[in-house]
Amino acid sequence: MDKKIYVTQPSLPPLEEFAPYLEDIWKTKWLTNNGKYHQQLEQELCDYLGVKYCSLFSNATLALIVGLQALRVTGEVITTPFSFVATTHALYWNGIKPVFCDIEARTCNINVDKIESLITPQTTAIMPVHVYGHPCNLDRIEKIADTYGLDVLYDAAHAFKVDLSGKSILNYGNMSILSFHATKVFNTIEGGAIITNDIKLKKRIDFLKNFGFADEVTVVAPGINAKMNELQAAYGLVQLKYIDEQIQNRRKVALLYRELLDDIIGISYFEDIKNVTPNHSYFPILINHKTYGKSRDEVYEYLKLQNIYSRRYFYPLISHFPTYRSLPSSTASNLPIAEQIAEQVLCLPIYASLEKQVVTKITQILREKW
Ligand code: T4K
Repeated sequence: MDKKIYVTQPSLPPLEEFAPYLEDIWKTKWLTNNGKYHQQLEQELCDYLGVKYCSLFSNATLALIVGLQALRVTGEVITTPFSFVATTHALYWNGIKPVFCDIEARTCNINVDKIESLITPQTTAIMPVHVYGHPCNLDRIEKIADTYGLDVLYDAAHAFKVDLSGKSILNYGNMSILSFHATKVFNTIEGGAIITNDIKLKKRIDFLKNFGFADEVTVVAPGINAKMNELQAAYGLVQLKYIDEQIQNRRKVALLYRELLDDIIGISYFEDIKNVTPNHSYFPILINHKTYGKSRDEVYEYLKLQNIYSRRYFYPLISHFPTYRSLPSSTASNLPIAEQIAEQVLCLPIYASLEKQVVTKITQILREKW
């Protein structure tokens, strides 16, 4: 390719639509701390996503950290090693011991059949991730959590506007955490949110993200500063107008990839899941070294030489990083499917403005094996 093609490219709102918001912010000099655009975006996101309460954050990592604080999670939390490292770091920052559970091959999400065997008297919560926007097994997780009295925090960083049977998957568990980072389907440059159905919890989250202030003179807990500012909230309001169109464009890219990759032996991709309205946040493929004849890393390196910057999300597994590799649950024998998928997965470029000829070129390279 003549120009560099990255795994993603952020969509930006039309500058002329953003400018009036900037002029207003300049005029009012209200820059942050629960301003009017912040309040408006929280409401508009609730309406758009079909959820009850939304608390905006400066990023999803802080939202995960605050979410765990808000629920007073301690001890051990069962989670997945197949995620972005922020998922587990949020536990570490709260002094919580991560317990890694293997994943299932169909979705790359936590394997619900293996959760119960990892529960100990110290377990207080489950933190699954809707990887690539694929919904976790929501009903089974709810049942396990109810039986053992555990909290559930979904890392829904990839799951903006993913519905199951017409209902947002963000309605499950005690809370779901979204990321609005530049690389996500919906971006506010940096940003994130906690979604919950519980008004008491929403209140505590809002105190905690603002140093713990309940009012001018009352600090209810040792909070932090994790607020989204007015410029980002206003930017998000404009973004929201275009999001349906962008997800539709992503869908076209995904369908084209599937059509063009269909009969390549040794390469598989993920089909739509029954009753799920996807957001096409990523386009992961699995490369089977034996049947394809080349390894995932060989493909990754060759694409790079062609100016195509695919990514190996999520390799290495979090359980391989120095901070976590000595944990009892980090062994390869505990995580066989996660180990296998981390060696095979490659996320191909996908974003709303990705041109058809680029998708054709990428699949042609994969077909011809250079
Ligand atoms: N939980 C999960 C499951 C997550 O995936 C993430 C974040 C989080 C929690 C934490 O959310 P935040 O705290 O970030 O809100 C990226 C993102 O930085 C990260 O947000 C994301 N997951 C992760 C999967 O991907 P990198 O290190 O791969 O980003 P980077 O800078 O290499 O960007 C990828 C490509 O995107 C670049 O090659 C080019 C393109 N790009 C990137 C940026 C930043 C642009 O075209 N423009 C840009 O502004 O982590």
